[in-house]
Amino acid sequence: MKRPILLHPDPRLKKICDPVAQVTAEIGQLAEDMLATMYDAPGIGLAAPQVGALHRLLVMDCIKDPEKAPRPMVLINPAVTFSSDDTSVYDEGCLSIPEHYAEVTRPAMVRVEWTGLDGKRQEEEFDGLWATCVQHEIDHLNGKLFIDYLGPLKRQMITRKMQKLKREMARES
Ligand code: K1U
Ligand code: ZN
Repeated sequence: MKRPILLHPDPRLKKICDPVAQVTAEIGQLAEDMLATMYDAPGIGLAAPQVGALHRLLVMDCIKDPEKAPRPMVLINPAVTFSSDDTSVYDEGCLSIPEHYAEVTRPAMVRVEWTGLDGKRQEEEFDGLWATCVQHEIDHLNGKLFIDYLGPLKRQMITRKMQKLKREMARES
């Protein structure tokens, strides 16, 4: 089942999320709903706070080629265990800040450890778009948005446009 995606500014998008103590059926349902929400948007990632669940859980699938098999991933309590010194720049977007994009510089490669839906801890290295996406999503779990990497003027301009969009959406509903 799809869940509504919170739009910036929203206090829940600024919160540090709580670790998942146990992989319960409720957590499994949240992950399934988040994948459905992400594919429908469409997006390549989604973090639990974006659907109002303040848990350390994210989903992603950076396979953009429709000819290739999808790779839905669910990462519970993810932690970056290594970041490369070399960086990459990507014009990032966010499903909570639609129609706004900005270049963000991040480590080009990261090693991430997480718990899977099977309750087992696992580790993998990510590069390319996967590395950008997993760092963007882990930022969400720490209440950080890609606009927090921008200068104050650009960030304020985007926030004001989003406030206007939210006012217009509220009037139309
Ligand atoms: O976290 C989010 O808001 C999802 C976001 C993830 C992300 C995008 C770009 C760089 C880093 C992280 C998105 O998925 S925005 C939509 C998007 O990038 C996309 C949508 C359709 C096809 C391909 C990409
Ligand atoms: Zn985002």
